[in-house]
Order: sequence, then C-alpha cells, then structure tokens
Amino acid sequence: MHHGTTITQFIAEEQRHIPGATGDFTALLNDIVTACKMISNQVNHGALVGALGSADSENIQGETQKKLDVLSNQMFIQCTEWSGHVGALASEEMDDIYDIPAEYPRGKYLLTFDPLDGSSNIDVNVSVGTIFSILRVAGNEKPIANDFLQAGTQQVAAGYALYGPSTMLVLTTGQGVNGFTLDQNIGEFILTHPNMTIPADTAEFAINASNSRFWEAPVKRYVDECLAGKEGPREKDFNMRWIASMVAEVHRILTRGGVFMYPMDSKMSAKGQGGKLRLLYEANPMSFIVEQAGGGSITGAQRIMELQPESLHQRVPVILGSRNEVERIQGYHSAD
Ligand code: AHM
Ligand code: MG
Repeated sequence: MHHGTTITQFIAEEQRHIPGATGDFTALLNDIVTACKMISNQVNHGALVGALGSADSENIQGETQKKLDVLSNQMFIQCTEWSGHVGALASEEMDDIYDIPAEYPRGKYLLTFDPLDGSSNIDVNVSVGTIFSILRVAGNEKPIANDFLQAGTQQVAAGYALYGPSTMLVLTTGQGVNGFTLDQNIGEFILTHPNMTIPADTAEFAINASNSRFWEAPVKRYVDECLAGKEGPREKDFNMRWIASMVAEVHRILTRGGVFMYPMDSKMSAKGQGGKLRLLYEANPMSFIVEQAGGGSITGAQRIMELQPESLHQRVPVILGSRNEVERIQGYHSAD
C-alpha cells in the first residue's frame, strides 16, 4: 500500500529546488523530527514511565520546571548537537545558549526551541507541543547569545509538533505551511495537511479572560465587541476557546480560523515584563507559520516578525490569526 509522502521525502524534494542547498538543512530538520518523535513517545506514556509532575528546578523565568520540560529539552539537545549542522542552541529551559561540545563540529544554523510548551497541561492530560525556529549563523564561528537576536523575518524555517489525540508536525520553510501526522505503526510523519491556510474571517477568539481587568484598552474594546454578539457593532455571535496551550491554539486557528491573544496588560507592565510569551522560540516561529498560512501576527501596533530582539528570553504581547480580525485589532491600537 502506498502510504503517502513522508516528511523526509517532502523536505528533501522542497530543498532540491533551492540553489546551493547542501543537504545540511534537510539533515537538521530530520534530527528535529526525531526529537519530536521521542518527546511524543514520552508524552504518550505519561505516568507509565514516571514522566509527570514537577522536577525540583526552576527555569530562567522562575517557573517550576516539569519533569517533561527537562526531559524534552535533553532529547532536543541529544538529537541535534552531534550532527555538525548546528552552531548553538537556545531554549526556554536553559538560561544561556548551549554551545556545541568540543567533540562535535559546529554547523551553520542556530536553533531555538520551546521543548514542551503548555506544560501546565501535562499533568491533566491535555495537548502540549514543541515549538522551534531555525536561523542562520551570522558572523561568529563560535556563536554567542547576541547572534540569536535576529528579527523573525530572518528565520529559515519554523515549526511545531502537537501532542494531541494524534501527534502532528506543522512546518514552514517560507514556502507555505504543511502539516504531517505521525503514523505510530511505521514511526513516520505523513503529509496529511498540504498547504494549510487560515480563513481571513472568523467568529472565534481565544484569550485568558481571567486577566480582562488588566488588558490594554484596544483589546478590551475588541473582546467587548465580540461578546456583544449579534446586537453589537460586529452584528454576529462569537465563540470562545482557551486551551492554555499555544500550540493547540495555533493549530486550531490553522484548521478553522480564529484569533489568539496574549496581549499586554497592566499586571505585566507593573512587573516590567513585556508580555507573557517569549519572542525567539514562541512568538517568532508561530508568527512565521501564521503569516505563511495567510494570517497576521502583531504585538498590538507592530508586526512581531519585524521586532529587533533585545535578549534571549524576551517576552512580547502576541495577537495572531485570521487576517481581517488581526488588522481590525491593529487598527484599534493605532486609533488608541
Ligand atoms: P509555557 O511555555 O511555560 O508552557 O507557557 C506558555 C503557555 C502558552 O502555551 C499558553 O498560551 C499560555 O502559556 C497560557 O497561559 P495562562 O496559563 O496564563 O493562560
Ligand atoms: Mg512555552
């Protein structure tokens, strides 16, 4: 039986058309795919392998790490450090960049990742995911943290793995967005969602409403208008979702449209925090995917991918999804 296109075949065929492609990028993506399969396996087995619960540690943002956060981070490193394709790694779970050990050659790509996003969902058996972004090494042969501070527009590729009812991997190399489903029997991701696009209009939004009293005015206005439904200025009823797992949220939007918001709020600004989500390994890769699928992604007034990053773990507000809604929200910000 012909089983459809595997992700390996898909990437190789896509890269074949790129002048000067050496196969390094294809090999790196394959290693990332392996890491995602390993993480998927751990997530699937959950309590059976003692993978749930907290590790006795905190990450740089002072958040308690889950055992699976730590384990997934190790798997990502293990799968990618040896190949000679990566110059350095940066992750949500590591304070500083990870330099490639001396026994391995350094490569021409930088890899940033959030190995297990949405980890508050692990113990309750709700979808989590992995997010990654690939940049080029620019300048330093031995990369330093500053080399990672590239605008999202510089990304070579970005993707996420979603560990849900089925495990999926969604990928962009700047030529549209494609989705693959893991066939557990053969251990391969198969192309199941070619050319994913986000409908420009929607009647669904996602936001953590428990923060509503802290939201900035334009977001409050937008949500109020959605809640007013048919009787309000939007003249239609809206539906709401909040999974607290950005990967699952973005995946829903890629599938049926919608808007996802983790906006700036007064609680964060009081703490001197620029937002909730991290620019380099959450906001930028998701923005690249969403824009490649025809959607929009902004901080409020600005396009996220044009931000000049200032630090490795920088946080930004995120508003992304169906183009017309995102443009409307951006308009509310400039009117503000
Ligand atoms: P994490 O990287 O520590 O898992 O945090 C990121 C997650 C996102 O996936 C999700 O959108 C958000 O945090 C949920 O936040 P909240 O718990 O405030 O609703
Ligand atoms: Mg995260």
